[in-house]
Amino acid sequence: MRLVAATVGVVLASTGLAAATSSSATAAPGDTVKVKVTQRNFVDMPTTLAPGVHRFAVRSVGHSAFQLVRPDAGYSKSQLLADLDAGFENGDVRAFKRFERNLQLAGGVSADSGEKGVMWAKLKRGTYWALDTDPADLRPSQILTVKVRGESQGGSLPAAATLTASGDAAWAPDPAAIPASGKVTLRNESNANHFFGLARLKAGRTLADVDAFVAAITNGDNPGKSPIRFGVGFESGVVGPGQAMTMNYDLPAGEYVMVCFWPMPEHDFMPHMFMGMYRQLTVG
Ligand SMILES: [Cu+2]
Repeated sequence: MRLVAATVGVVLASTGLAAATSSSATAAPGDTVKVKVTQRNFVDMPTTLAPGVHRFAVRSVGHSAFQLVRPDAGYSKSQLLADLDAGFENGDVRAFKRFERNLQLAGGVSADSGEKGVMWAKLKRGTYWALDTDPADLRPSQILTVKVRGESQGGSLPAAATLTASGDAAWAPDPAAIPASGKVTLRNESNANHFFGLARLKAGRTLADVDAFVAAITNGDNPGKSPIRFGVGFESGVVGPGQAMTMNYDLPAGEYVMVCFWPMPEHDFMPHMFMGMYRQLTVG
């Protein structure tokens, strides 16, 4: 199943959902947690972790979108998949809200063949699920259960520039710039789920062009060519309210637009970007 934000046709955000095999190993404290996403979108990683901050190195046969989630007790994998199907595929608002109510989205990072994704996240005691959200179809057996238990190893997210979501669906205005590469922390202080995405402004285009583009789309007018090149940038996994993660990145220097395509079910699943969740960010 593909978590396609039922958008306005022009830009699609996808968060497929899939994944799992197990090496029922336990990671030693402080070690990097090695994650492998197979060709068939199964996640292979230790199924027991200590509470605290972990560094995850994600390798993947093809493109993958590794995502950690923390389900409420009683919410099942099959219920999740049914809710996602109904929400994303059929626009069922109640199903979508049930999914958001029963699942904390704890961050994620994408990887490609030959290009690993690296993220840090703080895990609390309890049960998590790990999955690849990229594929269009997913079965409960592809969602890997990870138990977080035992003594906390503590730790904190690495020092990094911090991008923040606030309000209902807005970006904090600072920082105005981040380095071209390194680590970035994605902090969600808002009350909704968000992707943290960067997409490069095309040469000669400005944020005013993006304003006009977004206005045309929300008004149902022909927006013309996108002033943003969506293929240059990054998109994190989904970071839920009160959650934070850090990830490695490496981008060409330039002007970017920070965007989020998480849908608003009460507004016809309109992605947050089209509700105003975008701003300029200088890289490098
Ligand atoms: Cu958002």
